[in-house]
Amino acid sequence: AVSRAVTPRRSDPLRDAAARVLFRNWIERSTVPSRTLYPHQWSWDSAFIAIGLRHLSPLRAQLELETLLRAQWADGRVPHIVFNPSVPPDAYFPGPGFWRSRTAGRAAGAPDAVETSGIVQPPVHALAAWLVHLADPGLSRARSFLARLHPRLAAWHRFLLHRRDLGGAGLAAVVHPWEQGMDNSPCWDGPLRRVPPADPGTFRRADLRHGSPRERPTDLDYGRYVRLAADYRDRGYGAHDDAHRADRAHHARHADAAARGPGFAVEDPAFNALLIASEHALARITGELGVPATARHERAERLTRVLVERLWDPRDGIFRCRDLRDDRPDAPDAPDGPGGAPAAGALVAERGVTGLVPLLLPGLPDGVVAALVRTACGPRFELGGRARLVPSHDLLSPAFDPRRYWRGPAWVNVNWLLERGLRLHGERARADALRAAVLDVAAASGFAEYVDPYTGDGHGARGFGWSAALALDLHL
Ligand code: 9WN
Repeated sequence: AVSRAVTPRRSDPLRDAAARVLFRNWIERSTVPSRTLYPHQWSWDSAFIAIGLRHLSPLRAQLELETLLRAQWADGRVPHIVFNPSVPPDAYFPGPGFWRSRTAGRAAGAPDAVETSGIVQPPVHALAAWLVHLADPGLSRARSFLARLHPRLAAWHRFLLHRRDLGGAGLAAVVHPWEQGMDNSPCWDGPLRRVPPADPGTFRRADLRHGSPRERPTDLDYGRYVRLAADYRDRGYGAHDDAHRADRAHHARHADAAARGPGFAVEDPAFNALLIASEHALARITGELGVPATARHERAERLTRVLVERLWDPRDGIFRCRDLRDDRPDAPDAPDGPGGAPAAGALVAERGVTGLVPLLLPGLPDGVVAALVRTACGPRFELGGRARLVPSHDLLSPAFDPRRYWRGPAWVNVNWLLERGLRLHGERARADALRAAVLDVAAASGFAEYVDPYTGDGHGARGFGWSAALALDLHL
């Protein structure tokens, strides 16, 4: 069957409500995260949305990923936004006029057919492609879905593992908080402090037309986001300066500021864990296509070891972000880099939920799994305790705010990833409880973009794509 939607079934209110959101947000060949706040196609949203959509229409789920990957740049990057040309230019900021992908992104191989942003988002796509394939392998094979996607996914991972290996150890770095996807996480406060904000008179925020200022990033955050994105754009989206960065990064601690490239460069646990999970998925995709997959699984295992070496904090039982631009001589926690040379940068002190997401990975040392579960259930994240869903930030941090976006509210995608990790590592009772809580909160909040982690009260947009899609995936 092409679509389960045509199969008559008993009344199922959650499924029907989620389906209404996903069908309402579907526009031609892809899904918008929100009709009001985010009227274009977003990269990691589409991956999560496809994971839910596969239960309603495997065909649409395939199209979702195909549409996104058609906007891939020649250097392999998958842009974080693909713009819908029929949406007014000022409906979202920064829009196509800011990114100017066709001109500023020419050297990096931006496509001609569509306008896109020039930064990336977490690589959930190979994982999504594999799960979409599993929903209807017959349709997938008939449409050569995986065979067509495979080279694009492989080029995407190559871009991240080579061009974005800014720290020289093998992990991918993000050069903008929007790339990591948890935009205003307190984890970025330190790294962003070095970025001079753009003049507020030079841009106009569109998000505040639909979202409350109390629940969104601040104007100062936006000034810094704009500055970083404009600098990256004006350097041709790193077409020249990303290359060979791995060699340069080895000397980054001693290089002068001009030689060091972007003003923000962070190795993030969730971003890299998703890349590794997607490497495992790509290995399965390769296997399905009849090509031996061992080398890819081995690479994923090697990257898992590097993730632990570079970002694991055994004292606190959480993965931390590495700020590659922190070159204070007294910076704490700077372990040795490859070959015993000092590793660039330093670990960020704030503890974000990003540091729990690697629980999703197979092949973690047992001690790391046990410590992650302890931290998730402890006072900082309260899984199974006072919080209904796992918050986006450390409940004990002075920066925690239960309503402001990624500074505390709980998000369905993050909780979906944690549920998967708990289940993978045999924590069945905790996974079941988290699943039930996500379903309750997502449905009761009208599939809100984010919720107060204690009360479950909805904030941000309603009818939000991945909240509906991933609740549906947990439900069915
Ligand atoms: C910037 C679309 C995106 C999500 C991000 C979320 C938010 C954009 C914004 O919305 O970011 O990319 O304008 O705030 O932080 O994770 O992909 O839903």
